[in-house]
Amino acid sequence: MPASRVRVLVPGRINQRVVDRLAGQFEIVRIESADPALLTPELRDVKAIAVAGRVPAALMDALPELEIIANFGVGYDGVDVAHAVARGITVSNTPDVLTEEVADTAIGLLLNTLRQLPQAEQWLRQGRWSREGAFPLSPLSLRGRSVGLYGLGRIGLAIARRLEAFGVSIAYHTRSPREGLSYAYHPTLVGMAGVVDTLVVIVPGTEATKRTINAEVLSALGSNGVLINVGRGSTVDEQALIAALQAGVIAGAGLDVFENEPQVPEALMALPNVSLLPHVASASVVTRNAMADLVAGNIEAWFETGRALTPVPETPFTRRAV
Ligand code: A2R
Repeated sequence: MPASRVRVLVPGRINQRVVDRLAGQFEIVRIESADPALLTPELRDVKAIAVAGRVPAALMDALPELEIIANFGVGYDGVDVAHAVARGITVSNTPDVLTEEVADTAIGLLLNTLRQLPQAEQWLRQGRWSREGAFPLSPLSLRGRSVGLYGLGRIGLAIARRLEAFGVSIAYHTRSPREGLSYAYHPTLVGMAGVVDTLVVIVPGTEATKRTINAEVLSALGSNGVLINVGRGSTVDEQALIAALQAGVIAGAGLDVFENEPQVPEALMALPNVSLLPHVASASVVTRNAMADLVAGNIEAWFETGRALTPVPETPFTRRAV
């Protein structure tokens, strides 16, 4: 079958650049969501999926010829990878191209949380500066802080490098220490939380990380503690976080990701000591374009060379001869 007739399924919304680029070479089929009930019988020959969201096992099983799922984003917790492995389907993601952007946003969110810069801007815009005088001093500051990174992969390391320039102390927790770094390694999350006052979460959303930022960890972080999450919402027990913020168990939080996006609990929005962003860490035109190109590039490479450009570690497959 010539490559021009290979069908690529796009369930739900995705950056338009992915579709525009693939449309020259492939037949693009769009459905509203990743619901297999939306597939018509002739779509059984779909060989690739490009997605910025979920791909459940049921959708894979409705597509017997499916070879590759190209995920828009470095985190691929929306794709049932265990099922893809069992079916021999390759999953690709978009590492590296968003690393520096997400690290930049993490620092911005950290400073916004500590120094209340969004609230200060609102003070100006609402005319309160001229009516009422100076914005109140921020109770928190980055000065003298001790930061613990939960995750020190591509993005975590880029955040750590930036933090070095801020003159704060840096520690990290991962399952295994990284060689050649001077940052203090902590074999347990709660152990690290007990000795730092600022916790930056940049681990993937997996079963192993699920709700690991819990009441015990927040209590260990302590009353001067600040939590920043730019990884996945599933890593934080949101109800425990809300309770800790309300009770002063920790001092504040900056969140770009949430357990049930795009829903954000009212109780979180009502808190004055949080800074909230709508999952925008990688959301600049330049970085999203690079991510879109990598999604399209993975599908193109798969059918041209038999290998994805950036397969996830669980699926190091090559294309079977057809
Ligand atoms: O545990 P290690 O040694 O594999 O270190 C990885 C760490 N990590 C964990 N740390 C503690 N407990 C876990 N259960 C656990 N699982 C993973 O997270 C490594 O330091 C880091 C992941 O780094 P990368 O794979 O290089 O991912 P990258 O590009 O930094 O992105 C991280 C996440 C994405 O998965 C999205 O959810 C989000 O940032 O955008």
